[in-house]
Amino acid sequence: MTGRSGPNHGVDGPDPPLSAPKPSTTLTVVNPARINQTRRIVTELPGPRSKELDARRTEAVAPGVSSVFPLYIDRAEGAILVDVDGNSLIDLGSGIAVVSVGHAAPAVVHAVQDQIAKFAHTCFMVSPYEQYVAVCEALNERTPGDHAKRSALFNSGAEAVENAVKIVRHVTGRDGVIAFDHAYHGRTNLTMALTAKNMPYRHRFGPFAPEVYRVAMSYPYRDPEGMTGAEAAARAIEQMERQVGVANAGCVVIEPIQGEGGFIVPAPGFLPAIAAWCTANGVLLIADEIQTGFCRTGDWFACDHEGVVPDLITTAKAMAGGMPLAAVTGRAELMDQVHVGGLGGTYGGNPVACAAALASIQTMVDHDLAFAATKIGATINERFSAMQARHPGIGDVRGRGAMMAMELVQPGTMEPDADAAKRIVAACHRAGVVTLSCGSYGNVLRLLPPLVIEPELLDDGLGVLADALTAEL
Ligand code: PLZ
Repeated sequence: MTGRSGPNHGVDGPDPPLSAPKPSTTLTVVNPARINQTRRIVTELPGPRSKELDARRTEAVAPGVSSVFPLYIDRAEGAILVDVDGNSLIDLGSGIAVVSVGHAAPAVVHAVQDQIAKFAHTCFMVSPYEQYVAVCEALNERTPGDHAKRSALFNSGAEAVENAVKIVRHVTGRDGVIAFDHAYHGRTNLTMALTAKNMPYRHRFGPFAPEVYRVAMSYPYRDPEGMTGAEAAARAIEQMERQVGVANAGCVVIEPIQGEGGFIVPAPGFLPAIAAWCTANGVLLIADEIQTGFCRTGDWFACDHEGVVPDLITTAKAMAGGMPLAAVTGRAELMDQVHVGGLGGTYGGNPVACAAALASIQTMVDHDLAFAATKIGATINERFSAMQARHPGIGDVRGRGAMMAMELVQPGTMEPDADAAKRIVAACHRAGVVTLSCGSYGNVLRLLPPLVIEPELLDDGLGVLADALTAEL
């Protein structure tokens, strides 16, 4: 074993080499070897070892679970992924907005190692522990609004959304759940029902949970020209009142900036108008900040940008720096109505995931990652705008903070060009840069870099993307 192995907790064995950490019963953290924050390609991509693994995968893994590009990862640090062939790739996707604090963030590694050596699981519903309470305190403090709040912890984003809806129905006694066009909320039965896109999320997976309604989102690029946020909200509100009726509407679920649907930033004023309608009608507002939360958009939460205070907020992804953890945070007077034992799950709020979350949140505070996201966003926006000036196939550049995208279209039209997005993502991967696509029409290229990415590395990644655009558009 190399210096990457953990401490030898008093186990008998040969004397360690002089450079190895001393065996100790205290918790010593041994970080992985430092990884240079530069792109370095040493084989064609995918390399031979990745190809071998991909062949094994075909025999072993259900094809319904896909990957963007078959580069198998061996280790990672900061914004660099090292694949099994020794190639260093720039990660501009953060595992879909998860490792905002960077891969192997020292505080997170330390906290996880420390916690797993103490205890990995008790089940909070059986024997509770402080870490769960501390994560709930942090969520209650940092999520929008200074009212009294309570939180409950779960494993995945979809599970958090399901539970938010459970809470709403329990409290309001109203069944109707209103979601938006282009929404993405997960892959479980209820969250599939809330998700807008058929392929690949819903196709032949029904029947779906009932009492889910869908209304129009504010989509400035595709809405009638000049439509304001207030007008887009009036359009959605008319649909809600006509299709559902206030008396039947328990909640509105919305991503303040839509993620999988295409990084759609609603027109200014849209969210506040929807929130005001909810308040006026006793309809609860659930903000799904699973993708936008925890500094990604340049604020702690995307709702903060327009001063919107939801009744409930769902979070996951970046909260725990790579460990699976999700939460529902809501107004205390709502959360307190659910009967004892009504919420939970075996692993929800697992202590290792909670320790990672506390370290990850502290890292965001210590390094002001909200500000870092704003700076990254400004850099990407400038580069994307320059690319747009050169390529008529880039119909729109949008996003906020380090959540930036370009929508690709047939030049001179608004016809979505999903094939171009696919080609560009593949070309970037072949050159060692991980990018992602998204969008209801599959034609949006999106970037979600770790918020700790070094400027030179971001610059290199954007250069690769610019070359891919020139080659593929
Ligand atoms: N709500 C806003 O972005 C997850 C899913 C990708 P889970 N987004 C990435 C895919 O193809 O499955 C997401 C989200 C928003 C909910 C979820 C669901 O979170 O942790 O994947 O369940």
